[in-house]
Amino acid sequence: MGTQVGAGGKVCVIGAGYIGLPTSALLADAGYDVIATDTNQKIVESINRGESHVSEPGVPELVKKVVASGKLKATTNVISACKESDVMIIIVPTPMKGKEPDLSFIAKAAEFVSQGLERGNLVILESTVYPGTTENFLAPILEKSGLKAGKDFYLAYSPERAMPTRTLHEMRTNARVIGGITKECAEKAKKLYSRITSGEITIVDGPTKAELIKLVENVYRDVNIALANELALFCEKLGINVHEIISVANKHPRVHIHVPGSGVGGHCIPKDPYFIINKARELGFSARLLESARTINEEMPEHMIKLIKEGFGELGQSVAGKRVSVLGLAYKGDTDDTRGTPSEYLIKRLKELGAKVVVEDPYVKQKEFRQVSLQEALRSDCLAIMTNHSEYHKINLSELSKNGLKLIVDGRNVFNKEEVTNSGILYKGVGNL
Ligand code: SAJ
Repeated sequence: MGTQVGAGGKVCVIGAGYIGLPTSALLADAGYDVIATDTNQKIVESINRGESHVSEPGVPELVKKVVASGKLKATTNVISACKESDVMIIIVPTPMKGKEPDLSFIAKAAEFVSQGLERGNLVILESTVYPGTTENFLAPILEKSGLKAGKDFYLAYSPERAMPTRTLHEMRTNARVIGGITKECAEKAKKLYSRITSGEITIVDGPTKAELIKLVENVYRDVNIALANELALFCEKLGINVHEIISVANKHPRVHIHVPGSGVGGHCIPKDPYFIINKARELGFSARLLESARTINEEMPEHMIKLIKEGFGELGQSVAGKRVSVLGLAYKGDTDDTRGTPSEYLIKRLKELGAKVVVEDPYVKQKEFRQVSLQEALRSDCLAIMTNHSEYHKINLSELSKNGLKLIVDGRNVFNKEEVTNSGILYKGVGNL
């Protein structure tokens, strides 16, 4: 069996989203003929016009370039795209259904691939999944084609590891891990990825290990953030600024505590622990630390509500009827990405409490919220800072007190407590009361 994974080969990427589109563009730029497929007709049309719906640095320019050169095109017809290709890469989401990640997009993509699959093709899964998914879930669907994984076609798992806001750069430089159904499958996939990343590529023994490695990376981050959040809650009781404690502790060469804050959002960190928690349960084991970390992190937006209530309480007022400006809709700083954003919960709860809520975000425009300019947002009773956007660090405090602002509840350590207090505004920061 042999497939063309050197430049000049044909690649079909199933799922032209935040990761799928930049991957398609990079492969096209590396010399492959790439067909990006998506179920969303609008996305397909925009790609074919040379436009990118992913506004990550460098991506729109690269998409424009490779579409113009004819190396990247898009379609909604996955089966015909697979038939034309030597390599199929599945990069579809695995969103949460309650506390259960949903693999139905992978199942659907795999059904299509199996109908376009030919002897000698290489299939790679990049989506984040339960350990064992490639071997026990994906392979059987692909084998409906009558071809056998590892014998008639190559099959490997290699997770994407790029950080939103730095997607393209990280895809070009990050280390990758690959697990193949056979060693040969992994080697084929390595050849492909070595054309787009300068990072180290590690082959592990089988896809299950690669699947677990991806989960472990994000679980490490979730648990570490939960540690920071728990320390923040404890420091609030002690009356000590947690940020000072963590920053000095982190001067120790082997200590790397993350940053506490108003919540953990995004499409990965809040979800990925459940792949381990649920799988562990299935195996009769309780992943207690991961479960606790999730509880702590999931409760942080409600902790913001508690601080807002306490702040107004200290001022002899209540939240009802007050104008509260939520600064930041994106799940993290300097991005327009709102997937899993903790701000949504905060806004809902503030409305329940009777606050007049306005929302500001320099990167996000969403009709369902009453969005105002930063200038207007600053004219309110309370600022609730949810996202660490650079713009917020430039806010002029003297203007704020002139505007009649009474309270700042800072979920991202944007303001200096002393300066806020000196300007006559009550300050409550997560981990810094
Ligand atoms: N956050 C904190 N404190 C921190 C770091 C983050 O409260 O110290 C919050 C952020 O504000 C945000 C959330 O956590 O709401 C998640 O942000 P993030 O920057 O930690 O994670 P993502 O989802 O943007 O990207 C992660 C990355 N994983 C790791 O760094 C281990 C990225 O490399 C992965 O590719 C991505 O998940 C993914 O797709 O899995």
